[in-house]
This record gives sequence, structure tokens and C-alpha cells, in this order.
Amino acid sequence: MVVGGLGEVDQKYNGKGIRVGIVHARWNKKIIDNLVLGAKNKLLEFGVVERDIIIESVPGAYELPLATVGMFKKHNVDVVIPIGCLIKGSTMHFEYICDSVSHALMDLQFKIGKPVIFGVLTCLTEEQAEARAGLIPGVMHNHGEDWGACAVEMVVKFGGLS
Ligand code: DLZ
Repeated sequence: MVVGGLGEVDQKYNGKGIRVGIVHARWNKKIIDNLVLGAKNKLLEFGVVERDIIIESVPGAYELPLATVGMFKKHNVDVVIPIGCLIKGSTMHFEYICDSVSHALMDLQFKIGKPVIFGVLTCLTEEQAEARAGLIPGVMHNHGEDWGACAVEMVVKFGGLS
């Protein structure tokens, strides 16, 4: 099965001067750590300066929307990449958190007028999550890289609309 990434970028981006907040959940740490690393490496590759990448953590994915607001307020960033990994368990918890977090993050973009990248994996199994974090060699790329690239592109094209 082929799972697409962002594909070819449409132009060469220069992220110098862009300030990026990464706020990540601590649940499913091994997966999160690799997603954060992938996002950070891609930001650096796109020219974002290391001191302009601000990283904070929160307990779980449910905390990401409020923390995203906090990243904009505390750190004066141009874009936030909230990173979380939700894995389905045996109750409805997964459905409620996936639904509320994804809607809250989307809504924030319109309230704040700045891009918020959707860096939340919503997986049915741990194996699906590991694959999307690039932890199973040869299966999938690290989706964190896509989120880093997406952050720079969105700021260059649509940043600062507020
Ligand atoms: C409670 C919970 C559960 C069951 N699963 C996850 C998960 O897979 N990924 C994640 O990031 N967080 C999970 N959490 C924690 C909630 O997101 C949240 O931190 C707590 O309910 C406290 O608000």
C-alpha cells in the first residue's frame, strides 16, 4: 500500500527569520520523540534557525489546543506544530479526544489568524503509529518531516493574516 507524503515542494523555501513553536504530548513517547525530531530536522533543512525553534511539552494530546494558544502568546511564534499520538483503546476515549482536538486546532487558526499544523497521529494500532513516525524501516517516512515543511510553507504563503 502506498501512503503519500507531501510530495514535491512547489518552490524552494527559506525559513530564515520564521519562529516556530513545537508543542508535543508526552503520551507514546518513543513515537512522539521521533516525530518531533523529524519536524525539527526538516525546519532546519528549510533554513529555520535553531534558536527560533521553541519546544515545549504537555501531558497528553487533549492539552494541545490550549498549549498551542500558549505558544503563540508566550513565544511570539509565527506558526505552531502541535504534536500528539492517539492510539485507540477499548473505550470511546480515543474518539472523543480525536474529535475535540482536531476541531479545536482547526478553529484556532481562524481565531488567531496564524497557521496551526495538524501534527496529531490518530491510529488504530501502535504499529500504525510507529510506521508513521518512521520507526519501521522501509515502511513509511517520518510524518514529522511533512509537518516541518508544511509549517514553513504556510508561513511564507499565508502567515500573519491577523
Ligand atoms: C487518557 C489518554 C489516553 C487513554 N490515551 C491517550 C493517547 O493515546 N494519547 C495522548 O496523547 N493522550 C492520551 N490520554 C491523555 C489525554 O490526552 C489527557 O492528557 C488526559 O485525559 C488529561 O487531560
